[in-house]
Amino acid sequence: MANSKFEYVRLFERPDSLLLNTWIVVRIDGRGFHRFSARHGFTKPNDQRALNLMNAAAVQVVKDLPDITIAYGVSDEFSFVLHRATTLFERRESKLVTTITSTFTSWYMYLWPQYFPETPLLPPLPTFDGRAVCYPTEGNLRDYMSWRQADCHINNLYNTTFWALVQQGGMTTQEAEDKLKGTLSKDKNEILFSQFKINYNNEPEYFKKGSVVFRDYQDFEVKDLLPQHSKSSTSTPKEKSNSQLEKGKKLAKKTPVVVEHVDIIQDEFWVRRPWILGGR
Ligand code: DGT
Ligand code: MG
Ligand code: MG
Ligand code: MG
Ligand code: MG
Repeated sequence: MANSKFEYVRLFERPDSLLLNTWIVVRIDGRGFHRFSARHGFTKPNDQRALNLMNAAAVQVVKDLPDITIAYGVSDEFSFVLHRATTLFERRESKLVTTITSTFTSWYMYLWPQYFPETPLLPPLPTFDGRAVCYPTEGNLRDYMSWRQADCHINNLYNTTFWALVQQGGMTTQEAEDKLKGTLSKDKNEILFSQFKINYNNEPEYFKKGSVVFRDYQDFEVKDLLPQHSKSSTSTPKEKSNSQLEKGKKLAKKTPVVVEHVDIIQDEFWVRRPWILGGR
């Protein structure tokens, strides 16, 4: 029933619920962080404080939204994966994207002084954009995650070599850029090793692999959550009873959210943690 003659304006709103039974990835990315990182004196190529801060904000987002099953972060970006069975916010795209993006941004601001005690936050203040993409199969989702991690590796190898040439090799940034133009991975590895005695393989996993954020269930707890899972990607996930869903939520709330710097391209990570893509 209409409350007022103005209410018809709601008809102009566009429904935006995301396709059912698909993995929803919300990726956020810092706006203008090239400038932001310079203004706040981030170390190059990787600032440990800045990455720790990104991870801490992401952990809070994952804790806040149990439907996020895994998140992956590198540089000024984070990808949050919502389980394909999620019904959070009726899967409305704008509500999901804006909630995740603003929750992350608020925590980033709030936690800043803990990670940068000597660096006051200066305007333009950190802001993040966000987008959602639906992936219909587990394979597509795994490829998405692999894409981001491969990107992390490629950029880190480039940045590590670039800044070695500048900081230790005395080159200008232009000279370093020219030197690296058209080089392959093996060339960069060779430059690092022969000129700077740096074995790229021994660089920190943190920088080479990026950050994987997930709930670290113990096996005995997770057994309960798995048997309903249908392997077939053509059927929708089976309905669970309310009490089962409540139990799952409680378990999620008390399970620690961890940050690891590990390979997510190979199968091992996923096989050892069946609750990330299974369950519900
Ligand atoms: P955008 O995203 O289009 O608004 O523009 P940007 O400037 O954020 O560009 P983007 O997201 O492609 O690249 C991220 C920038 O953030 C890049 O210029 C390097 C900077 N950045 C991220 N992490 C670090 C760090 O640990 N240390 C330093 N020095 N810079 C970083
Ligand atoms: Mg960009
Ligand atoms: Mg950015
Ligand atoms: Mg970025
Ligand atoms: Mg409201």
